[in-house]
Amino acid sequence: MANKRSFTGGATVLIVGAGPAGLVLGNLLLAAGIDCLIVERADRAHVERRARAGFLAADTVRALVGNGLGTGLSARGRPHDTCVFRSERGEFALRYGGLGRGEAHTVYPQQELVADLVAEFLRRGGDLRFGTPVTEVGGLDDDRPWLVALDADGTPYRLEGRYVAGCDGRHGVCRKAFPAAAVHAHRRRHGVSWLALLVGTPPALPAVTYAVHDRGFAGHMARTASVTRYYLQCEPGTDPGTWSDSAVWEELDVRMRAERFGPLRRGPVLERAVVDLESDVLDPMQYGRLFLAGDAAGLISPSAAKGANLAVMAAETLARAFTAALHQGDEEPLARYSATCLPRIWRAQEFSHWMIGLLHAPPGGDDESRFLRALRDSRLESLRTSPVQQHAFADNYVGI
Ligand code: RFL
Repeated sequence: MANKRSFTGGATVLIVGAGPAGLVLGNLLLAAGIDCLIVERADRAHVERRARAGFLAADTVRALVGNGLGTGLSARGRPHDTCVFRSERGEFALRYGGLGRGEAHTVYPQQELVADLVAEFLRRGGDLRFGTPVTEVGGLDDDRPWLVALDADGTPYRLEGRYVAGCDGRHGVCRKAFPAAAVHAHRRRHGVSWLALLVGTPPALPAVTYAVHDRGFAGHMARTASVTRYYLQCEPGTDPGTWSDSAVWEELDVRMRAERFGPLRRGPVLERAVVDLESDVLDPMQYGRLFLAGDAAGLISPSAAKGANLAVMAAETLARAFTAALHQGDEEPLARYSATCLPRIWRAQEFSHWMIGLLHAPPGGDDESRFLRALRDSRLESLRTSPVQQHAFADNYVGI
């Protein structure tokens, strides 16, 4: 039992995890004069090098810039307002930035955003403990919830606070601390996996490009002037190590139809990982004095690049709610936290799910596979030809 462990400190808000959600929350709390502490399992170098997302929606950028957290992304982020779809019927570009709400993405690698947020949190005098895994969370029904964390020697120590913010991602301990009867997890495995690749070459194409192919989906996404992300749909359970660099480039050439539309820029594959497309949404996102944000509260498939954006938006909502509770004694925004976030999360889930159906269909020769491929092709054709469909796409793709 954790009570036996020594009490060595705490803060008003204990934040578990230094990803986009925890770091945005921590920075906003410090700006509001609220005492908080972030405990992070990994070391600083790991957190600042973990390449994941790259596409920030307009609302995310507004939230970051509006709270003084956008210096790096304003200086180095690049606007992106067009995506391209390729299929056997040809290629079309969709300039979503000129449709719907008329907004663009900002391309800014997640690891650079995380490094900026770490630096800013420390500059503001924040207490951020790297290499400190949390092993237990408790006291959620009491006034003084607590965490047990391990110090550098692996010795457990206890931290107490008034609130705990679980920003520790999908495999963290916070979501597991909810009593099973207090939460419902809506889950879906999409039965689709992607080989996620980072390659050490400049983007070969001027825009995000989605290639629909009967051998499986392939995608091209800019990251920086010298690094590009590619995706290749692969069999679930694939060992990424079985894809050699040459196999990767040959398959990308086929699916991106390089012969027809022009060559890709070949180079070393810097990182390869297999991502199973999965979604889950926890409802509610709070229990007692524990509030979840980001992937801890729900995982979203990367098909529409929404995860980091949802994490930032939830963190901003939670920071406002903590501020109202602690400065004005108004607990109502905290009580409504899940109800405020969940409609946005479900909108993003629905759109991501729709994108999965736009980009994938089973390869088999059976009736059902052929039916699903025809649906996929019709969806793509509708997006190519229908202005109403294009506006709806733009609203969902860049909005959140
Ligand atoms: P994170 O970033 O996973 O951070 C959680 C942090 O918690 C720490 N942690 C613990 N710390 C202490 N004690 C414990 N017991 C702990 N357990 C875990 C972890 O070390 C970590 O530092 O969650 P957060 O902050 O919620 O942010 C979520 C985003 O990182 C995620 O949704 C996105 O990366 C998803 N995603 C994308 N999102 C976008 O918006 N746009 C994109 O273009 C995009 N591309 C992607 C993606 C995710 C990908 N993968 C790897 C699934 C591309 C890929 C390949």
